[in-house]
Amino acid sequence: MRASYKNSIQRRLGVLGLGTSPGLSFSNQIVRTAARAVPFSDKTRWTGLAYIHMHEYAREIKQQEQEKIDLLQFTALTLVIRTLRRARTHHRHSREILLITRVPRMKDIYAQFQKDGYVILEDFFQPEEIEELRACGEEFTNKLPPESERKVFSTIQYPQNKDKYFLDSTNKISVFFESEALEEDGKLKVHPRVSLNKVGHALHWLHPTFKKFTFDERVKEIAFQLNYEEPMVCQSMYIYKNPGIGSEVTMHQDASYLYVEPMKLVGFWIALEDATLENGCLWIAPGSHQSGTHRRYMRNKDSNSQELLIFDRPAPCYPLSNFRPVPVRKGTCILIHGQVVHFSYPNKSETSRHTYIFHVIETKHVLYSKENWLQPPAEGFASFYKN
Ligand SMILES: O=C(O)CCC(=O)C(=O)O
Repeated sequence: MRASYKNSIQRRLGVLGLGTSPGLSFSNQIVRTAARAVPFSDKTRWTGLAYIHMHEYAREIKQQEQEKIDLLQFTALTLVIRTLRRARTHHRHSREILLITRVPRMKDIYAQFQKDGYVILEDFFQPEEIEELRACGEEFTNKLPPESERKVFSTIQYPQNKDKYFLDSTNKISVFFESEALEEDGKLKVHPRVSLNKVGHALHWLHPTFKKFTFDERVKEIAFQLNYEEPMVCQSMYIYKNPGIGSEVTMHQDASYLYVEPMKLVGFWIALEDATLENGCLWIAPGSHQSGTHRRYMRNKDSNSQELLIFDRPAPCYPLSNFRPVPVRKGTCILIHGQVVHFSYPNKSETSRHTYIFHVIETKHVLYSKENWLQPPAEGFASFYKN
């Protein structure tokens, strides 16, 4: 086993408050130590499950070429430790166990994330799971607000800067229209199904289906692999990018909106439909996360101003040649570093490009800015590992 894998396992054990004892094989040490640490009466079941993971992988390991063995062994240990971590904190039932066993094989997500500022995880959710999420997105378009209450979201004109509805959407499920979808009086120019720009910003907490997928074990595993110790979910959005009308999302860093110090923010961008060059896939500037936060979007301290939200600096000018398109199939999750610069073109095609996106911040030794436009609800943001 390579030293880096071993270090990673040891770090995980540290987070669990476990140590290893000498004289046993490394995997056995882990399972035994972990077994001792599971504090409740159901411990046999959980540690049994951990052993099953080990044996399943051991069988597979025997049939593999040498270079694949490290990775398999690492994956097996990951599963074992995650199972036990879950057992310690939650003591949930069989559905959870099933989900645990379906975690996709991990590449070295952390290294790739640090190097490029993004990671593509294909087939992250199953087709039927994607359909479930998409159906919920469609459902919102069946219950649009009355004409006089319809609001537009745009990263070009920023009408939301003057809009209390937007400011109040932080802890609600609020709908925002495409600017091209509405007449001045709020009447629709297009079919309701293609009229929305997005829905946000607390789907992860207030909507049972989005909550289920946001706090899914597979998602938590990613946060764990990215070294998040006390992560919290701070916002979520359903983005429609509808055919012919879906507007551009201009070049930006998510850190401008959700600033934390030191910076530890990740977006989970989940494709609910194929995202292509034609329908407005993401474009990302690899490595651009290594140059700090370029500007911030915050609450305006000037109470006499009509602008409730302002940028502290003008938009930087990013050369297009720095970006590369990231077309992905539905079911893919793209992890987006808070400081990596990205954008998407308007969707001029005939197919929609629905996405579910949510953002996770670290809270251990990290401060969420009180100046950010989005502030936590009275009870605080939702803890990621504990829900
Ligand atoms: O989905 C898109 O087109 C861009 C979304 C995005 O960049 C964001 O919400 O931060």
